[in-house]
Amino acid sequence: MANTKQETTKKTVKKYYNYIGGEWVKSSSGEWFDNVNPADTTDIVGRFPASNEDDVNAAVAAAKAAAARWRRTPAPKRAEILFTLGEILRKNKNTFTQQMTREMGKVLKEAGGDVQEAIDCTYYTAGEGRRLHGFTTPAEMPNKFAMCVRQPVGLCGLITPFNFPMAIPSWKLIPALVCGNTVVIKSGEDVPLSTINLIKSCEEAGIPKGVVNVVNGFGEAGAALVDHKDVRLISFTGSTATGRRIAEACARDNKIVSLEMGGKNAIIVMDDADIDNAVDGSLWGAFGTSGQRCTASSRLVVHKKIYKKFCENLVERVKKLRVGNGLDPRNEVGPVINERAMEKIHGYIEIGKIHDKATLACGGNRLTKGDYKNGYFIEPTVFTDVKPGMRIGQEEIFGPVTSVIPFSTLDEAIEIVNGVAYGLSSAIYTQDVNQAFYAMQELYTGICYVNSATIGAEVHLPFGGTKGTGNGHREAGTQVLDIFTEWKSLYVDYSGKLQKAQIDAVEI
Ligand code: UN1
Repeated sequence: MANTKQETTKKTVKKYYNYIGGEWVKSSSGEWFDNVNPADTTDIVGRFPASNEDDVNAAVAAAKAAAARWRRTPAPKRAEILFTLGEILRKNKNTFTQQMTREMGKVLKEAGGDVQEAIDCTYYTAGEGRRLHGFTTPAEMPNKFAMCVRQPVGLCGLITPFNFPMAIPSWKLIPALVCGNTVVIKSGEDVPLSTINLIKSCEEAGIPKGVVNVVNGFGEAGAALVDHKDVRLISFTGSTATGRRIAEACARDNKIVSLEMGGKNAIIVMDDADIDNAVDGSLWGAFGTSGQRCTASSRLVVHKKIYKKFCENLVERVKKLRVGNGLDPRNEVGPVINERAMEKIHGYIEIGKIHDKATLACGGNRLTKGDYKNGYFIEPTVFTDVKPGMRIGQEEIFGPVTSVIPFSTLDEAIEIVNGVAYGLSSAIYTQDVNQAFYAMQELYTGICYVNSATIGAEVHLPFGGTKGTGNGHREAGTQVLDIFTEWKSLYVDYSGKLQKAQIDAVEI
């Protein structure tokens, strides 16, 4: 019986391909991997090529061959194609949303938000085609002109994660293209279909062959891209451990490397906060995307005066969250991405209970029966009485688990929030403008929210973090242009004679 089912699945599963030099091709390895629905592992979303170094070499060669023509295409013309891309994404939003939920698990509303973020990013960044501002400045010699322009960095390797299957590839791809670079993407192995949807849309929009290339697969393909001598830049989103290894490898060739990595974000809830609003935000920040956001609110730092009431309200609401297949619009929390993630998250729940001895206020179990039996479901989990130094208060869990930590003064709360290895996002709930501004000043994170959770970044503001979260770059906003361009200073001497800067005296 089981065999027959497998046979049927094998026949009906759709195959997808790598996109190299404008052609849809298999891997030269001849190997494939299955993209599995994390809410129901009997549902195979598609079969994708397991790419190797040869595939990466072919993709890089294609991107190299296309580089000069694309670089020389005027930026407003490049942007025109990207505006068309935005239209195509908009037209296909529903299909892409459904397919994303099926391969990634997040509930439909959130998958729709993810596709929308890609659309927003495309329109916003395409607008840069008519800006890409440089600057002019006076030269120190007479009859001499000085200016500065952005130039493309060259060939970019983009390595993308599973949690924002279309938004994050778009954050990297669209700016890279508007700036005049060519690209090889290594798609996230759990969510390759959303990357393929984005790239098929690029093809339909008329992006020339070779400008965008995709290889699907695992670490072998990613490592080949990072190590390739013709790649000038690697942009990576994923774990801090992998990011560090990538940075080390990039340093050997002086590659530009932009990293977006882990987070251990916190919401401060002051004693004057609107508690219902703070609970709403905490619920959304901690359990949206099943906690699988770099920006997830994995710590709730709550004033002692309202701690009891806050915890009661929170736990009551968490227990009511509807967990299930994201394709059912009634569900609020989907599965986690795969078996490995499930084990890691469950491992942290055990650490919280046994090693840290925090109070398990609700949740804590894998859901394995009935509708849950073929998926990676974990109950939304809240630990209370957590001390800042505990492992669950320090380490990134990347799942539906949050820790409530009590405090007495705002300075103490700020110290707790800042006292981790990461610095992506933070938030404070308060009605007091002085406390809000003081917190905005003192919280050492790349993003900070007042009266809102730690998630919900918009595409026209820079995104990224301090410390273990990043290496100083910011994606999104206009700041992303500093990743995908290098500055070129231009001096034009029209005096008709040799003028030596710093040396010749200028007559006044
Ligand atoms: C991430 O957490 O990996 O701010 C990206 C947000 C989203 C992007 C999150 N717009 O939550």
